Amino acid sequence: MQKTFFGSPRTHIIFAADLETYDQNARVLEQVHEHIDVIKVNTPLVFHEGPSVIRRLQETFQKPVFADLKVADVPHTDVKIVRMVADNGGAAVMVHGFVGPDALIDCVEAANDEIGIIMQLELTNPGGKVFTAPIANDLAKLAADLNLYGTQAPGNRPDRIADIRSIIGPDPVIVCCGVGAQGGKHQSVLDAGGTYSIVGRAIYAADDPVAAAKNIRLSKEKQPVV
Ligand code: 3DU
Repeated sequence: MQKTFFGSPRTHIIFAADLETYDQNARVLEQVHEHIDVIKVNTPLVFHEGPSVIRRLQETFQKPVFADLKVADVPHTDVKIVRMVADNGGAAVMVHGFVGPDALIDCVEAANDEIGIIMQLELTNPGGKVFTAPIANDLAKLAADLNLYGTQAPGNRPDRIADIRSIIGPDPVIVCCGVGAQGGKHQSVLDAGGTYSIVGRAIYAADDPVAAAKNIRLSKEKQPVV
């Protein structure tokens, strides 16, 4: 049985902290932290602030931090990134499935049950359909065989979320990017079997981030959120 590195879902929203600096992201998180379950950091933020930004966000906002570093190298390099995330207080790290079974097995071993490995499957941009979509189901099968904590799925393609859920079974988390600015809808993600919607610009670029976060949740809860 896997540990629940993200805890039990409450709002089912992962906030993509994609603004350039810690301070910019913190200003948004101060407003919306009650409406999200997990904070996701990307490579530009980690470059800008250093890996300690992971622990800083976790400690300040008391939320698990998911390092979406899209690890995609040979095993001995991949495992260094996995350890960097674990040693800096992360809860999970995104690793591309196309690195193959040996690299993924080494990542799981390096994670040492301290952080979850989430497999990137299919990119949400139109070009993601060219190379990543055709291999995504095979990668999902590999994720299930390796008992990974979860997979990514394109939140703007609910039919693909449903396909991936049917392949990996009920237990792994599915994190679905592409909700909001890229056209995906939170309710469609949940109906299709996704565990979390990843939302960046639809919250942090909104005039009123709190109202935006509440609106995204409304579609899940079907009642006003106060
Ligand atoms: O479109 P948004 O602003 O909500 O941001 C989406 C986030 O999800 C962003 O951090 C991006 O790097 C990530 N993501 C995708 O958009 C698509 C993927 O296939 C994987 C991750």
